[in-house]
Amino acid sequence: CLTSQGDFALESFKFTDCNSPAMGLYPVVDRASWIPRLAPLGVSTIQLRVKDLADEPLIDEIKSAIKLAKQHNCRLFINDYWQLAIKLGAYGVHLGQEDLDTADIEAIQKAGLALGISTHCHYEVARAHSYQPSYIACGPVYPTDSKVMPWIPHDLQGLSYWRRVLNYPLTAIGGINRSRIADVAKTGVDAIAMISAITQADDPEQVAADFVKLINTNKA
Ligand code: TZP
Ligand code: MG
Repeated sequence: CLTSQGDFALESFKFTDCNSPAMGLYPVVDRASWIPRLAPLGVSTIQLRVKDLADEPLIDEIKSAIKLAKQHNCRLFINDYWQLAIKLGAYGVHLGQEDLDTADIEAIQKAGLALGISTHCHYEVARAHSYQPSYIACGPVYPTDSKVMPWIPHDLQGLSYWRRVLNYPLTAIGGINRSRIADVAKTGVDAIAMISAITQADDPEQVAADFVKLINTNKA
C-alpha cells in the first residue's frame, strides 16, 4: 500500500522506461557469473533470480551481479529482493503478485529503480498495470519445468491477445526455446524471458547469440 500523503502526485507515479533500446532477449539467471558470459552477446537486460541463498552469500551474489551488470552496461533486474536492490543500487526489481502484497512500491519508485511485474491472468494484468511498472510479464506462454505453475499456458494465441490489448512494454516468459522463439518474437512482445533454454543448454553462449539474432530477424 502507498504510504505517503500530501505532495504525492499520481500522474508522476510511473516507473523507468526500460525498453529503449528494446529489451529483446531477457535471460533469467541464478548467479552473477552469467552476466559476463551473456552481456557481450547483445543481451541488454538480465534478471538475477536467486532462490537458494540467504544472508551474506545472497548479498554477495547480488552485489557482484550489480557490479558486473554495470561493467557490461546491462540492465539488471533483481527478483524478489527489492530492499537489497534499492540498497545496493540495482537497475531494477522484478516482483511476483505475492511480492506486491508486502513490497514498498513507492520506495522502489522513489529510489529510481525500474520495476517488472509477473502476471498470469486478467486480474493480475489489471493489478500490475495499476502500478505503471516498467514492463508487465505474461506467462507461462508454454508449459515450463522451471517453476511450479498452476496456470494454463497462454500459448501463442493468448500471448497475441495480450499484445493486442496491452499498449505497454510486455515480456513473454515460460517454456520458450529455440523452436518457439521466432513465433514469440513475431507477436511483437518487447522482451522474451527464459531460464532453461539458455542456462541448461550445452553451449549457452551460442544459444544466446542465436536467440538474439532470431529475435532481431523475427520481431514484429
Ligand atoms: N515465470 C513464469 S514461467 C517461469 C517463470 C519464472 C519459468 C520460465 O522458465 P523456462 O525454463 O524459460 O520455462
Ligand atoms: Mg517473487
